Amino acid sequence: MAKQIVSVPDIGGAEGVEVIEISVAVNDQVEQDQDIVTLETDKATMDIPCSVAGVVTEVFIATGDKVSQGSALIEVEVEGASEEASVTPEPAEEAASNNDGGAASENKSPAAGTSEETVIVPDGAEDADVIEVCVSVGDTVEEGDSLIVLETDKASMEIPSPKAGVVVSIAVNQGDKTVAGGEIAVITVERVSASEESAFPKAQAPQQPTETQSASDENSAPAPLSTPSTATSLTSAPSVIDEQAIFKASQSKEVYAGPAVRKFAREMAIDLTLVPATGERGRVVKDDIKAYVKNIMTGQQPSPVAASGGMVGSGIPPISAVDFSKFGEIELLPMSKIKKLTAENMSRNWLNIPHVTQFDDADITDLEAFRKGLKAEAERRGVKLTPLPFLLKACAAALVAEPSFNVSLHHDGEHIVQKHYVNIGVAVDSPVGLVVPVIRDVDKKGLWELAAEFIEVIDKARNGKLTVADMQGGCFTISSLGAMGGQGFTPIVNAPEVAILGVSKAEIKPKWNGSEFEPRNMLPLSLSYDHRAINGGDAGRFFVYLNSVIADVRRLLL
Ligand code: CAO
Repeated sequence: MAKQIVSVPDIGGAEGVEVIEISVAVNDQVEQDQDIVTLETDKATMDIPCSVAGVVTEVFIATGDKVSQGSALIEVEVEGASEEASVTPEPAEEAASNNDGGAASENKSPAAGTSEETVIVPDGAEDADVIEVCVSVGDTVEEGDSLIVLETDKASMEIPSPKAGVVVSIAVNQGDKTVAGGEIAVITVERVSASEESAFPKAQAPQQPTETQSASDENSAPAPLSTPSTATSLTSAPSVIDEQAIFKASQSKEVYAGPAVRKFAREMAIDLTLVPATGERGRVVKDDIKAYVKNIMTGQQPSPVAASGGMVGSGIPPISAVDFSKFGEIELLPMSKIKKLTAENMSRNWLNIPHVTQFDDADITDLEAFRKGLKAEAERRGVKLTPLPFLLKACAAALVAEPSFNVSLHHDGEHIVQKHYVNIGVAVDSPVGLVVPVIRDVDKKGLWELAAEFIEVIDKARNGKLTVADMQGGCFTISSLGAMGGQGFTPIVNAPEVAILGVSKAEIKPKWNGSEFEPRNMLPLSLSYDHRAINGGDAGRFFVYLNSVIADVRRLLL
């Protein structure tokens, strides 16, 4: 038995490369060629394999460290080896060593003032898979914009445009293998003299707006040149049986993941865009895929097929990109991660779930009198008692009385999951976007406990302190815009839940009591439900029961 140091192999001369993932820990058994570390430059990620088999005795690096060729990564106790040694694995199979862009050769000038540049496969990038073509013919590109993304077993990398110009032809397709010196694309480049070059504003590069061209601003975050994958995620229901779609999604540049993780996702037939990421800076790691699969297998998460009701794709054409700058001054603001996730979830839920929304007013005259009577006690207890804790309690009672609402559709498409716990989510408008923390076992908790917990989760939500676990396991959601106003709205069901209650602003209205109009405090409610799981009769009973409890909270004692 001897200890051997495994260090960074030849990585094409790159220096100070960041460690973004470490896949082994002390005492792990490693096999030869097993990936141990993932490195990332600004253009490529690469997995470093272990050159020996044995047990890891030390890990010398941490995520975020910068390493170069020869840096020690781990120490391995190798069975059968006779002396301590430092071993460097075979050169990492980086898709290309030329990170500065595809090689280019200048062609004849097709027109006065312009020349054609042929972008070719750079040295070392041959025999790689083209996993994404980022541009279309006619697109205007800036120097450094990605033209294509390549991937080998060990690395993925973008081939950037060496110059600003307009794409006139593309010689590769997604799925092709690159050949040494092969053509990637031809770009028409404005020919400028050296003296003109520094003053030549990039925005004056030849413009040939196309349908997919995004509005962009020189000073803003760059907008994607083409948006096919975004359009796909917003308009089609993803499906694990659509292998082509999975291939595309798994390769999508918009998912932050290394080549080994992408390969693993392909092998598992998992759409990487659906996998919640826990890695640094939103990176998807292998454990995320395992957790995602486990959740599907244990029914905690519906499979995309089941969630889509077995349908693949909505067939709805994407909304064309618009150059808003044509109509006035604009600014591109980056979307927060939560906003992006909300957009994705809303589209998925809206497109997959056949919604029905039912409206009614609940009489909260007595509830409000009771609540106001408790105000002094609430202050003594240090809680704020709004109508929401009462609504939580009333919804919990209705979910128990009408269990047809406390279900999820099983991913096998053959079963309904009946829940025997009552967890309720509350939509909170936070500075980073809409979040839905879940309050557990609402049916078992008293009003004061719920009010205190409610304040706690709102505080966590507004201060960005919610964990993923805080937002999981809900059976039903309440979305209240009551403090803001409005007479009603149609909330979107928060899958895998099957129903959601929208609460609008209470108002004194005249109600006929049989002999005269009486002023009553009426709370507008809207109940949206998934018509695959709940039928109108169930919904009618649930709503009537809910309103009766809200109108007379003494019923909660029955
Ligand atoms: N009608 C009239 N007044 C109401 C009311 C209603 N339905 N609901 C609350 N109010 C009153 C409260 O009683 C409180 O007044 P008092 O201080 O006099 O008691 C005041 O409005 C402010 O309430 P609040 O905002 O502090 O608390 P809340 O419990 O009503 O709401 C929360 C908390 C987190 C639900 C809310 O702040 C929020 O973020 N809502 C946004 C939800 C959302 O964006 N949903 C998405 C919509 S689309 O699905």
